[in-house]
Amino acid sequence: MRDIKNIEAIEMTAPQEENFMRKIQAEEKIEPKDWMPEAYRKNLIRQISQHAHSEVIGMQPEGNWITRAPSLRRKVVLLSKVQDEAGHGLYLYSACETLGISRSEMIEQLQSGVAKYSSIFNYPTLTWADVGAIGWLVDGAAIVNQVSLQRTSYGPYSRGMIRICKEESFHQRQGYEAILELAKGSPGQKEMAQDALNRFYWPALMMFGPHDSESAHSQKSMEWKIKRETNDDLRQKFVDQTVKQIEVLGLEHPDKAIKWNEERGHYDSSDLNWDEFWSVINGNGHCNRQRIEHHVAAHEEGEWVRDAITAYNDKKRAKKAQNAA
Ligand code: BYC
Repeated sequence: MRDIKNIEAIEMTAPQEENFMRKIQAEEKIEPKDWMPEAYRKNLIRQISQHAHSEVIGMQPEGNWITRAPSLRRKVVLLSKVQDEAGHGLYLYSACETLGISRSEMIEQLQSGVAKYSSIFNYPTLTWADVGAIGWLVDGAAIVNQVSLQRTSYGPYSRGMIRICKEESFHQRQGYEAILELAKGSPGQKEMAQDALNRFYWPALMMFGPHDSESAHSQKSMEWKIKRETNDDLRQKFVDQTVKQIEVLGLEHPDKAIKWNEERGHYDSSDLNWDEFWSVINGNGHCNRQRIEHHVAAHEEGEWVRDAITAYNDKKRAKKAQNAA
């Protein structure tokens, strides 16, 4: 026997799905109250929440250097940058909440390892030059990715990206400036800059995700215009723009195989160590445990703030109800 209820549901969904795809194709944004396929919503929650987690976990490797910045100016700049990252996390958590997931659920997913965060933040910051390399290379890679995401199909995510990109360009420039000073400094400082470049270059390329052929989500995300460019295309953009920057610094390129390909109009480069990539994103990087343990401790320490807000809101509600009575 045919299930009448299900048939009705399918008939109801078809025009909604058609309208959804029409909007996507017409470059209209999908807004929180619009109908959307469940898989689109889930995929967005996955990507946006992981993006938010990356911003927040990303505060740790740099925050570690605030007390040791080499001058007052560097300290102020770094402090401000790290605070910006917290802000980026907040915009993104808010954008994600519009899809029907709570902040506490997202935090639980991060802390239990269900949700990932960017692999790059599982590498340690060993020297001051690493802080410069993060601004230059990590924020630089993030901008390449996020400029593309400004055109993502989900309205709140897209608007968040526009704002975040403005701040990221300051982050990238302060990092490049810090590295430039070291690269043009004493032989010891130059060596430190080269060492930071050698260690952070490859993990920065891994931020763009696996090869397109290995990317589980790309096909659907491109179809729905959640992602506007593929992992490999964005990675190539970053490889191309970084060559000149390394030349200006007077440092050696970490990739000995880097070579301009006239026919492609791009640089050819070595493949990445994908075993390392999968190992890091599956929890076995140098700092994975430390990052999550620190997040759990900070979250627990902040409990009194959340309790105070709840108590304040309860009081306000009770007062309002009393006045209305
Ligand atoms: N690290 O099918 P794929 C910042 C996962 S923070 C970890 O290609 P997708 C900053 C992927 O999640 C900026 N995991 O996935 C902050 C998936 O696993 P699940 C961070 C990775 O989503 C503080 C699986 O591998 N930016 O700039 O289509 C201080 C298969 O991959 C990674 C963003 O988050 C990775 N690198 O494409 C300084 C950008 N790569 O979910 C700086 C937003 C892949 O099935 N996100 N995975 O368990 C994106 O654009 C996309 O999610 C990605 C991956 C390009 C990263």
